[in-house]
Amino acid sequence: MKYLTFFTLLLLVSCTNNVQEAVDVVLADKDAQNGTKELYVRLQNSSERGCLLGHQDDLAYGHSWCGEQGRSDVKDVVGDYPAIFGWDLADIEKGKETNLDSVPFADIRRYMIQVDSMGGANAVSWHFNNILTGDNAWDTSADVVSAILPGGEKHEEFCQWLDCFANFCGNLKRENGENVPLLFRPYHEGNGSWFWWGREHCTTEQYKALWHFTFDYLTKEKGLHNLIFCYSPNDIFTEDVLTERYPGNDYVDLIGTDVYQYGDDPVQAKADFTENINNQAQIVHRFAQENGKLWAITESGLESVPDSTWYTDVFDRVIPEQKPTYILFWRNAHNRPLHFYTPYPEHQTANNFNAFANKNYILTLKEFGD
Ligand code: BMA
Repeated sequence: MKYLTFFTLLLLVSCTNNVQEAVDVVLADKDAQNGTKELYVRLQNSSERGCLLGHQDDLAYGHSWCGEQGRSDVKDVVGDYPAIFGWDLADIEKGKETNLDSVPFADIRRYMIQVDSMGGANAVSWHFNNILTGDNAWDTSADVVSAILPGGEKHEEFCQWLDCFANFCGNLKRENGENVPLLFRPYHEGNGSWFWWGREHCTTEQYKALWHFTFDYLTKEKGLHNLIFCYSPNDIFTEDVLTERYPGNDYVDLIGTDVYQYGDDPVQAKADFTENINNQAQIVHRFAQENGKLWAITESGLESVPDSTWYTDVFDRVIPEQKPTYILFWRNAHNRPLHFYTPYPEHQTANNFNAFANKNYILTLKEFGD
């Protein structure tokens, strides 16, 4: 009983601290709701204990299964869910019922609310379609950014696209009516040139203007105050790559890097990748720290993970040393047998992924904390 009282007190004090910290925290959106600030504080606090494990589309499908209630490839291998759940909203702007990877938006909505009530966090990317051609984000054939910025011929239509997003995010509600907070990372990998918002398809000024417009429109015009804004370029080989298109401290809460291992020679590729991710992590970590932001590995992985010690070999040094808030592994497609980034139970790298997830530097859902 004595202990019970002591622990209850401890719990109360820690909850009160979080609430107080949340009141004090200043996000890019100065009108961020308390729930948004509380999530940010939870992320800040958990970063001191370890790195949250994340997985794209984790609850929706996995390697060779789709839409099975409660199932997750991560949970099947590790025994617990990830703490960060990635989702993509591409095609919401077209009024479609399913996203670009065929996940119904009604399901994404349900999963997001479920994640929030389980104590996890949702991270949202958006492979915006090409508004000029009607094709997808990888169609770089037209000058899209000029067309959608204020004054451009597609500006009004683009605002309607943002309205669709705002409508979805604004209606994500907890049981008590509060909005579910989201980590939002628009225009990701904008230093590469594979998306229409990429380096060769718009100037640095246009990229920043697009970011600023989107931020202002969603927060001020649409009154969305449940977004934590995440800037995540790809492969930050130098600090210049990171800063060139950085939208500025007033528009960003978290800075990330998307990094994948590629290459044909597995031994060399792993050595190169390990060195590469260590360098990138140092650069992003330092920049984020200097600017008072959180930092994360916003996407990562090795497709099919055909290397039975890959996770611990690659991450054993970088994560404890550079302390990212989270690492998000990309999706495990249910209909493409070789397109997956976390193993399933019978896979040769399952034991290693389990060992990785059980390292004290990795936090799964149960370890995220209040
Ligand atoms: C890519 C692949 C695609 C997918 C896209 C958006 O990396 O996984 O199959 O459509 O991401 O999720």
